[in-house]
Amino acid sequence: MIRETLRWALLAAPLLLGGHAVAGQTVEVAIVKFAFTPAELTIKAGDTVRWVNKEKRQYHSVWFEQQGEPEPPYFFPGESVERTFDTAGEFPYRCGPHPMMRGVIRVE
Ligand SMILES: [Cu+2]
Repeated sequence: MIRETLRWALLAAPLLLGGHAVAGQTVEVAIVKFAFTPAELTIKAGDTVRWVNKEKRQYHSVWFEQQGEPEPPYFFPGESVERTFDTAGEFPYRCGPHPMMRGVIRVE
């Protein structure tokens, strides 16, 4: 299971990393043409994944449905969401409104 310590932030503006130490690095996943790119990503525990909506008009979401989580809000072109993975494992996700859009984060 994904632990409660995971941070889950909706960001409408560039992220400001002020005030506290950030242990891991941040890795970007672009969302363009109804696809997560890269769809499969391997990171290290403590790293953060930032999904950036690079569509012209289309909203999407990043939903860890198989973790039993509720469907998150959509985010729009120019916006991003990010999440820090503190636990090793394999975390598949999908887009809420577009079930064919799928990805997986593998945490080492
Ligand atoms: Cu979508």
